[in-house]
Amino acid sequence: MSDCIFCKIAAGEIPSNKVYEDDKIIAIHDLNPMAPVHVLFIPKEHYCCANAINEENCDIVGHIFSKIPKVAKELGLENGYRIVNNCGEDGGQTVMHIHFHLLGGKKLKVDMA
Ligand code: DGP
Repeated sequence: MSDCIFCKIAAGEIPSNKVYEDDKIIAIHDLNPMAPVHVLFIPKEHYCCANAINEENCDIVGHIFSKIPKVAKELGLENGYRIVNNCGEDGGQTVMHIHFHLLGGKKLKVDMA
């Protein structure tokens, strides 16, 4: 999508602080970190949100989850971490290109609301 910030980052049109990249995804440090480690896992293909994931395209989610433990280890998150996906307005999603937050580096508070 031409006006999507994460599409532009994934295409290398906008610079980012990259921690991982392959042909399908990119992982970058979040611009406004909420924890000592806050990385975003972003598919290069544009999907608006979790509602766009279905039986045909769900491999991309598995691909992202297969890379998270490796990146987490590289970033020193031996003691655990949190993976978050915000979907839609009520879910707190602000960038409408699906992404998964990897948060860690401290004992995170449990706040599901
Ligand atoms: P969400 O609220 O789940 O849609 O999270 C969007 C996150 O994206 C938020 O934590 C801030 C981050 N973000 C927004 N724009 C940029 C950007 O241009 N670069 C980077 N690295 N992160 C961004």
